[in-house]
Order: sequence, then structure tokens, then C-alpha cells
Amino acid sequence: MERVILPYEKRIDFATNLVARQLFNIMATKKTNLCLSADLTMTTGILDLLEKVGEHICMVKTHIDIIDDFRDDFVVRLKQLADRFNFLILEDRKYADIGHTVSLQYSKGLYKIGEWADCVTVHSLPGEGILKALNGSMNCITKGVFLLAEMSSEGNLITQQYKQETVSMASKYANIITGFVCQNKDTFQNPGLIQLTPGVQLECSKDDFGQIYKTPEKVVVENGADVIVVGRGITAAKNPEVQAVAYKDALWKCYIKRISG
Ligand code: 5FU
Repeated sequence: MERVILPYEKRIDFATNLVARQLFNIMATKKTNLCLSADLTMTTGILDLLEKVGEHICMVKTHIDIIDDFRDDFVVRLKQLADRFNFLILEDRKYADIGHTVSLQYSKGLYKIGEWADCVTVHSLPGEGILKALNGSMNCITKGVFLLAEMSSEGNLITQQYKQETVSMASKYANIITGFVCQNKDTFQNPGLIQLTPGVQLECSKDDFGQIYKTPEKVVVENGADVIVVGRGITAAKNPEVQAVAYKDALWKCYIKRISG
């Protein structure tokens, strides 16, 4: 069965990672496939924004190391919001080191990401050891990994071969792989895995540093995105709450169009 035409609720049973199951479930229940990239640098900004848009998103994506006033109680409050509004937390750490270092970066240091993030992003570049180490650190099965198979930025160095080898590397760690960060539906076939796609705005455009934006129609209907990451399209809007609803509605409409064939 082709992944992109199956509804989220029918894909739950194919998922081998618990976070993927939860995410399919949340999307089907809340009727939203919007992931907010909350790239703000003050904790109050992030928490206030989530108070307003929490009900419209299936996941929040953080870059914990851009926050100026990080304190431990921030993650406590973030978790409370995630529980209240039923969304997951993805820390976009893009781990890319040897397995031993990554296992320390995951569980130690100032941020102790493994304690609060439901899932994290990981590069396949260093080889399989990175997944082996995370598999050991994530000794509870309620955590997940989005492996980077493609990027949205202009001129990135990922090749077709790199992408294919990334997907086959993931197949050995099915219990921790939630899905792939990628741009195209042919990247993988398994309906139990989730396509997370960043680089989305309502109009096609670019930023000044090579980020390429595609429309909801393009990424969801043509390119197979399951969870869609929107950052500045919402955070830089005059009224982020109104804009989050606009993205949620546009993205869900495209998903319905896709599964309706
Ligand atoms: F893996 C990727 C990628 O290929 N492109 C991205 O843009 C991740 N991102 C992240 O999504 C990036 O680090 C930002 O946090 C977010 C996109 O934010 P924007 O404001 O919508 O451009």
C-alpha cells in the first residue's frame, strides 16, 4: 500500500517506534499535521506562543541552544503545555558526531535533552554508530529519532546515494526511528515512518541564507510530507495565532486531498 495515500490512523499499526505511533494518533485526533518551529530566543516568548497555538499543532520543534535565558523550569513548563494540548516535543539538535560523544550530548550537559524531548534529529553522516549509541541512551522505548535524509537548503551536499544509504541504515534501528527529515516522497516507502518536511510557507520564496520555501500544496500533495515544519511563517507574523490556524487549515486540506486520491 502506498504510504502517501494511507490516512494517518491506518499507519499506526505499521509503526515500530512508539513516538511515531503517538504522532500518527495525535494528528488523526486533533486533525492537524502542523509542527511549529518555535525558533525564539526567550523562554517567555516560546511559552506564550505555545499557550496560543498549542491546540493547533501536533508537535513543537525546538532549538534549545538558541535560548538566551534557559533554566530547568523552562522544560518543566514546556512539558506541561505539551501534556495540556497533546503535542510532542522534537529537539532539532541534528547530532552529527561519533556515537560516544552523541550519547553524552543527548543525556548530559546543561540541557539534558534526553530527559524532556520526545524525539531528536540526527545526521547519518558519522555512520551507524550514532544510532547504536542513541539506541543505548534511549533505553526507554518512548523516544524517537528523525534521521536527516535530505535538507531544504540550497546547495546542500546530500546526494542520492547518501540518501539511500541513510534509509537503509535506519532499517536496522526500527525501534528508535520515528521517520526522516526529507523533501520527497520517494525517499522511503515504509508507511510506519513519518516524513517530516521543513522549508514551508504559504508562498514559494527563499530567505537570505539559502533556505528554500515550498507551498503546502507542493510539499503535502506532490512531495508526500506527513508532518510539516513551519517557523518564521508563523513566528514572524503580526498575529501568530491567526497565522497558525491558516497554516493548519491549508496543510490539513492538502492532506485530505492527497489521501482522497
Ligand atoms: F533539517 C532541516 C532542514 O532541512 N531545513 C530546515 O529549515 C531543518 N530545518 C529547520 O526547520 C531549521 O533549523 C528551522 O528551525 C526550521 C525552519 O524554520 P523557518 O523559519 O520555517 O525557515
